[in-house]
Order: sequence, then structure tokens, then C-alpha cells
Amino acid sequence: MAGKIVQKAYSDIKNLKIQGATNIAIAALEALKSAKDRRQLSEIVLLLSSARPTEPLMRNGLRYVAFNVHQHYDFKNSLGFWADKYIQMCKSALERIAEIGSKRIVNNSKIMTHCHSTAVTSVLKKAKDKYKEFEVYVCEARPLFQGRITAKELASHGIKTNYIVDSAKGTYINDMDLVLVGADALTAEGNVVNKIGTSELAYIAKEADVEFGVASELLKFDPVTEQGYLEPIEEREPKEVWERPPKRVKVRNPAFDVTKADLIDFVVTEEGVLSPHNILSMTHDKYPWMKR
Ligand code: RI2
Repeated sequence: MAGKIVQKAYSDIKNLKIQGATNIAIAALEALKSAKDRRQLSEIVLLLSSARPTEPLMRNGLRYVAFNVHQHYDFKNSLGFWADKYIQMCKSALERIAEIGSKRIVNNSKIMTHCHSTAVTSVLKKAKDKYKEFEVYVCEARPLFQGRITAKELASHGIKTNYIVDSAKGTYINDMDLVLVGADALTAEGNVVNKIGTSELAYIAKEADVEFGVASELLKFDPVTEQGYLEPIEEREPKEVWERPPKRVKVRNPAFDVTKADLIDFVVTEEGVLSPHNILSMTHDKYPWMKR
């Protein structure tokens, strides 16, 4: 039976008190450290992995720690060591993405983003720290409006910020120089799974001839997609969309969608800027342990 620390992490992740793939992975790994023995470790890995289905950054981390701890005699010390190692990998990947991605932000440009991604905000804040001037359009990301988190964060960092409803993205896309979004999962085909509405944004960016980039850790690669499985897409509670819908109206609420590799111009990763078609080979090189 998992203890209180794990139960709290599980419900905070499931209920979106903790949001964003990176924050979720770090919270899960911190909670994992409370495992008392090997049996409990395995139970916690299963429980936390099920909190949100479209979160390979967390799942990869839980598997990475469990695998390495099972190779060691000293359970407690090795658990802390491998969990901290993965958390550090996440943090340094994010720093690398900020540094590399900031170079792609052109002075006096306009950039559109969707939802809230720590990878994207890190890139934009780093570019601002380098005295680049640019303007950002943030789509609100209904139903939970995570775009507001992005807008607040960017504005308080001194970045010129516009906030728009999701359906206004077509109105402004022709004024943009770049679309930059985050990712929840990367697949073997080079597709990107991100907050619902991202693929629509990619289609209109293509139509308007606006560059479409993704900021994502290769650690978000989902190895199940190498075996022909599709990335699971979380469908959330209907009440997030409509509290009391009329009878006979079924409300659907998928949290994510899939943007095809052919719509993506580049992916900023901890290993540099890649074509989406190179994600698979680069992940194999950098993280051979991820192979199943
Ligand atoms: P970082 C978010 O999902 C968004 O889809 C965002 O692009 C993605 O996580 C990546 O987040 P949710 O957890 O790792 O809000 O870049 O459903 O922070």
C-alpha cells in the first residue's frame, strides 16, 4: 500500500494540481523516493504511471529508477541516487532547451504559442534575458485555460504578451513569424502529442507558411510507439467542458492531439535542433536504456 506522500502526488497529478509534463515527472520522482522496500517501489511505479496516461516523461523516469534500483543491494541509498539523477536529467535538459531554443527567437518577431509549457516559456524567457525584443500571442487552451499561466509568466518577465481565445488563432496567424509549442509525448514516427488544439494550429501555420517548432526533451519519447502502439490520449471529465450539459448531450473532452511530423519544421531538444524525423535515432543514441 502506497503511503501518504505517494497518494498525495497521485491525486495532485490526476486532478491537475500539478500540471505540465516536466512538473509532473519531477513530482512523481520525488514521491517515489518515499518507497520503503522493493515491493512497494513496484506498486508505486504502477500507481503513479496510471495517474495520467499521456505522460512518458514521468513513465520513463519511474522505469529508469526502478530498473537501476533493482540492480543494487543497498535499496534506500540507490533509490535516492537514481531518482535524483533522473530529476537532474530533466532539469538540465530544460536548461539546454532554453539555451538552444533562445537562439531561434528572432529580434522583433511575433510568436504564437498554445497552453502552458515550461520548455516554451524557458526558451522565451532566456531570449528575453539576452535582450531580444519580440511579441507573443498565447492561445488560452480551453477548457482549463492553461494559456493564462503562460501569459502571466511571460508578462511578468517583461515580454510583450497578447492573450487570445483558441478560435482567434486563424485571425492572427498571418502576422506570426513562428509558432512554438511544447510536447507531452514524442513518437517513433516523429509525431508530437500536445495539448488539444495543437494539430489545428500546425495545419493553419502550414497554410500560412509560418514556421512551426516544438520545444521538447527527448526524454518525452514514448518507447511503446516503436512497437506500433499508438500513444494513449487522455480523455478527461466532461464537466471540465460543461458543468451541467442538457440531457442527451454527450460532452467529449480529449486532453491532447497528435501533430504529424510533416507539419513540424523543427524540434528543439537537449541534443540540439532536430528534424522530427531524427527524434528516434537521436533518442536511441542518447538514452539507450529507454529501449524496451
Ligand atoms: P512542459 C501540458 O499538458 C501541455 O500540453 C504542455 O505543452 C505540456 O504539458 C508540456 O509541458 P498538461 O499537463 O513539460 O497541462 O513543457 O495537460 O512543462
